[in-house]
Amino acid sequence: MPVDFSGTWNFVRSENLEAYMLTLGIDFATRKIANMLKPQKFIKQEGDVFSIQTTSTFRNYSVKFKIGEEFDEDNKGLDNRKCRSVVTWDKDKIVCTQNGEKKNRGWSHWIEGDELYLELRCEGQTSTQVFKRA
Ligand code: VL7
Repeated sequence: MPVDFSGTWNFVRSENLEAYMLTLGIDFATRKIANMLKPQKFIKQEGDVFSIQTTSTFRNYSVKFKIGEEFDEDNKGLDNRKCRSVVTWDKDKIVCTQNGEKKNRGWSHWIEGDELYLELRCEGQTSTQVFKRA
């Protein structure tokens, strides 16, 4: 059975988000707010087509993609940089490469038990977020 990321996921904890945001040049005030957030993720997976909505009391972010198909990503409300992104499978992980101004930028999602992991990467910094199935 292939992994199914579909569902509602509630924030549990994060690590190193401050350093990740600094590499993206996020300003002080926005970082202070972002560090306090407990976002929710709503994932819909239909075959290789995904939609991931991240919502919070401050800002929301949505992305839709098909595995293996490059797409334009605007990171609106995050750092607002444009990327040419692509998501691929690596065993049971989905791995996104965000090609753009920032080197080694991307993220991965995987599931352990009833927890959803998100690893965010940018220029040598890695931030991990953990969510629990609602
Ligand atoms: C990335 C925070 C910090 C700017 C606002 C914070 C609003 C809630 O990329 C993401 O998820 C992927 C994988 O699920 C799908 O695109 C969400 C959130 C990490 C980045 C940058 C702070 C400003 C956070 C939307």
